[in-house]
Amino acid sequence: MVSFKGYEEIIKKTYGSGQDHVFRHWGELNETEKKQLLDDLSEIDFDALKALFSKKQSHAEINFGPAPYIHLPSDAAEERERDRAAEAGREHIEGGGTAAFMVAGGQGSRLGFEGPKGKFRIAPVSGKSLFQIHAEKVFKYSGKYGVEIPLLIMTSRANHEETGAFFAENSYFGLNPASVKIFPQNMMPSLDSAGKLILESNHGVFKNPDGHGGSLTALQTSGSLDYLEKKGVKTISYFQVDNPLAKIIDPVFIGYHILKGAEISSKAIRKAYPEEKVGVFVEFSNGSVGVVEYSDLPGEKTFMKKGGDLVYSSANIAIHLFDASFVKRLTTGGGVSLPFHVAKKKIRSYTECGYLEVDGLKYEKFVFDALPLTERNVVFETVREEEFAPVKNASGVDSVESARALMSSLFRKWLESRGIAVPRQVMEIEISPLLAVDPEDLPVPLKIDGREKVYLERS
Ligand code: UD2
Repeated sequence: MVSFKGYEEIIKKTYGSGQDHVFRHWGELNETEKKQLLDDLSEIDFDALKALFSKKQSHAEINFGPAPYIHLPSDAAEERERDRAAEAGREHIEGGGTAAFMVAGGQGSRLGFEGPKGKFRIAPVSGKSLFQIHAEKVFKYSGKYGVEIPLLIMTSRANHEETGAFFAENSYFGLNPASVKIFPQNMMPSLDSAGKLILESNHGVFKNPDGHGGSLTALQTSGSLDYLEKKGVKTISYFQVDNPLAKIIDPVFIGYHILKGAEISSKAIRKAYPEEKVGVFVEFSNGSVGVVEYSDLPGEKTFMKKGGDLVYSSANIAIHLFDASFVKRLTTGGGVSLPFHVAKKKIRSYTECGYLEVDGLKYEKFVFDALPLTERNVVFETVREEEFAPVKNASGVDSVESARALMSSLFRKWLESRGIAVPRQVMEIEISPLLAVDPEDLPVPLKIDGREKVYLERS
C-alpha cells in the first residue's frame, strides 16, 4: 500500500474501493504530484460512485403523458392575460427582484474552437462573442428597467480562469464588476466500462463537469444565493450560453411565474420535427411535470401523433426561472440532490502504454430534473424564431451558420414591425443589444443604408 502523511484515510478508502490502480505510477511522482493525486481522490465520494455504476438508468419504464402548458394567445382574452402578466413581471424586475444566470461550463470544441464556448464570435456582422451579446443584453435591461440586474455565470474547471480574464479584459462589457459573479461548477469522475477510475495523467483522475444540474448546488456553494438574498433578488432567470437569442429578462414570462407562485417556470417551443435534439415536457403519473431528454424518449412516443400533431411536441429550450428560496431549500442541509444521468463517451486515458482512448461513462446532472420536485411550476409556450438559435455545431443543423441566419432574420422582423424599411441589398443585419433588446426599443424613424451587411449600434 502506498503511504503519505496526513492522507492515510483516503489511501485506505481508495484501496478498499478497488480503485488502487490509480497509484500505478506512484514511483514516478514527486511529492507535489503525489499530493495532487491524493487531493483529487479526496474530492471523490467512492460509495456514491459505486452505487451509480451498479444502478440501471432508464426513463423507458416510467409512465408519463404530455405536460400541460400555457399556449400562445389565440384570442383577445388571452392577449389581455399576457398583458396582465407583463405588468406584474415589469413591476418585479423594476423592484430588483430578478437576476440573470448563464450556464457556461461547456467548451467550444464541437465548433472547432478551443476555449470557453462563450468566447466564440457568433454575431453575423460585428463578430461579437456569445459572452458579449449576453452581457450587453443585461446592461441594456438594467438601463431599461432602471435597476442593476446581477449577472451570474457558471463556468467549469477547464474554462473558469479564461472566462474571468475575458470579462476583466473587456471591462465587463460595461456592467458593474461587483454585480457579475463568475463561479465554477463541481467536477465528477468518469468511469471505464469496468467501473474503474480513469487517469488523465500519471497523477490526475479524469473528471468531467457535473452537468448543468450542478448549477443549483454551485449557486449555493459559491455564495451566490446569499448574495442574491441580500440584494432582494427572488427570481433567477436561467439560460444557456449557446443561445444568442435567449430573452434573458422577459416580463411576460416572469409575470406568469410570479402570478402563479411557481417555484420553477420553463419556456417551451413546438418541436420542429420528431427527432429534433431537444427534451420534451411531460407529466408523470404522479402528477409532477418534468423533461424527458430526446435520447430517453421511446421511439413510439417520439413519433406519436394525434389529429396530425405530435403528441410530445413542447420542447425544452433550457430557459427557466427559479425561485431563489426554492433553490436554497433544495441545496442546503439535507436538501434533495438531483440524479445523475450516464452517457457513454470515448475518453483519453493515461496508461502504462501511453495515452489510449477507452470507453468511458460520464455522469451528469440535468437542471430540469428539479422540475418534478416543485409544488407549482409553469410551462410557457413561446415563439421559436424569437428566442432560440442554438449554436451546437460548426455547420448544418443548430450551427454557427443557422444561428447567424436566425439572428439576422429576427432583426429584420423587428425593423419591419416598427415600419422601418430594409433595403433589398441588405443580406445580413445585426442590431446591437445596446441599441435594442426588444423591437420597441428601436428609435424611429431610422434609416437603413442599402449595403450587404448592416450593423445597427447605439449612437
Ligand atoms: C440541451 C438540453 C436539450 C435542449 C437543448 C437546447 C440537456 C441534457 N439537453 O442539449 O433538452 O434543451 O440544450 O439547446 O440539457 N453546461 C454546463 N455545464 C455542464 C454541462 C453543460 O455549463 O456540465 C452548459 C453548456 O455550457 C451549455 C448548456 O449547458 O450552455 C447545454 O449543454 P449541452 O450543449 O451539452 O446540451 P445539449 O445540446 O445536449
